[in-house]
Amino acid sequence: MFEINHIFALQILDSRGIPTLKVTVVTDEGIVGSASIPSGASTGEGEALELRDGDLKRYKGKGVTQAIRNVEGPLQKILKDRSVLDQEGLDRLMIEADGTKEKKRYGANAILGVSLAIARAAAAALELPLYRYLGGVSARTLPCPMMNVLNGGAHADNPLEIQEFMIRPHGAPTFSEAVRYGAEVFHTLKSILKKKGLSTSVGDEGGFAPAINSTEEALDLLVSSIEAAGFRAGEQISIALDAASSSYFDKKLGQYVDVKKREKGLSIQGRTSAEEVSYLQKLTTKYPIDSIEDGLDEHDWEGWKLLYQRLGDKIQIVGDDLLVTNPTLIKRAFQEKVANAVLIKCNQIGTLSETLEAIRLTQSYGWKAVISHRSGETEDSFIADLSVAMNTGQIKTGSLSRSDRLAKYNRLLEIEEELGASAVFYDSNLFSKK
Ligand code: 2PG
Ligand code: MG
Repeated sequence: MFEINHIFALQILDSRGIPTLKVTVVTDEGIVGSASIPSGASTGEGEALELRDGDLKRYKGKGVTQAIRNVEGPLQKILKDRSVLDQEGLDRLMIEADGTKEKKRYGANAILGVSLAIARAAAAALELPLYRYLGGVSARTLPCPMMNVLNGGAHADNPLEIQEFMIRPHGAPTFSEAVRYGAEVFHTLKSILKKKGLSTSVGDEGGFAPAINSTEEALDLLVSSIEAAGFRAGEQISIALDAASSSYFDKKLGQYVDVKKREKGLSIQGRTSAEEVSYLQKLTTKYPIDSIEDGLDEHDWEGWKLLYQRLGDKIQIVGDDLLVTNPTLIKRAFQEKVANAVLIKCNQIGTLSETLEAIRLTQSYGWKAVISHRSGETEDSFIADLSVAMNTGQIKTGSLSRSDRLAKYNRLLEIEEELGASAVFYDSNLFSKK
């Protein structure tokens, strides 16, 4: 029952107007499952390969027609007549047929598209919501969102070097209240920016991208917006950063350098790894920051160690570019004590089964898994269900604007409603170490 009859894919556009795939799996009974694939801008070097056509005459080389041919050709052939209920088995077949570590034969975008569409078809076959199919009876934790209300780094054309300034409404009693807290701060921030004569246009993840110069100025703006919106900074709403610092680590110098300022011809002094750690530590004492992602470059494991020694018992230290949802790297990070949380992005590893393995491994260490979107997204809300299914308690899915971001929040609101009294909002003891 529920054997795959055919698989097809369509080239659609993501939130940046760049091609991506929407894959659809159809079973013999006519049951359908579809999934669309996101794409990152600040990618880690160890990520699985996103296959692009490279034909500069079409979409500046970014087309995905070869990935589509791979879905409809070899991948369909391997999976035809196999049951969509065997997620693990089908993912394994695709991994083996690809045969490369980075999934470069067929492309991780092609393979993941099929993998997620299989899960959707299976959930539909069993007439279950996706989170219930993936997570079983214990799936009921609504995540605390990290809402990226100020965009910088590779996601905005402003001078901010840190990529994401996020608010975490962890003091809210429910998920829907957390969304309200976040939206109210977002709108308050907008009025404050307007009053200061700063731009209120948004960056890739729906947060504002004003032309402000310093990290401290951005953090001051966040604290004043939280308070002006009537919330207690730190207690009800804290701040999380994704520094995405690989984008401003100068490999030749071996130092952290504000590249955006340097590009403008300003003379900028670099910071050593130890200085960067001290700087981040200083920020956490001055501001209610309880989570830092990619504070150090993805190859600077010594720097990560130092950051963890200084702050690991106080705040969440999240590995994204460093760990790229890869179980081998997550294991190494645990052994070397460099983090206590992992950012989880399905397209960094390329199948649902491997993503689930990365989450389980992370949780087996007592670490936190944070389910995450990419900066290039679609209306697909798979990750909302995934966060509830795995009870991760946290999701990072952008700001309170742009439908590509709100699709995930809106899906979580639906799930909360559906779960009714059995819904729990994430465990606020998460940061009780502080
Ligand atoms: C990140 C992500 C998502 P990108 O660095 O965590 O916010 O950005 O998808 O560009 O890698
Ligand atoms: Mg990141």
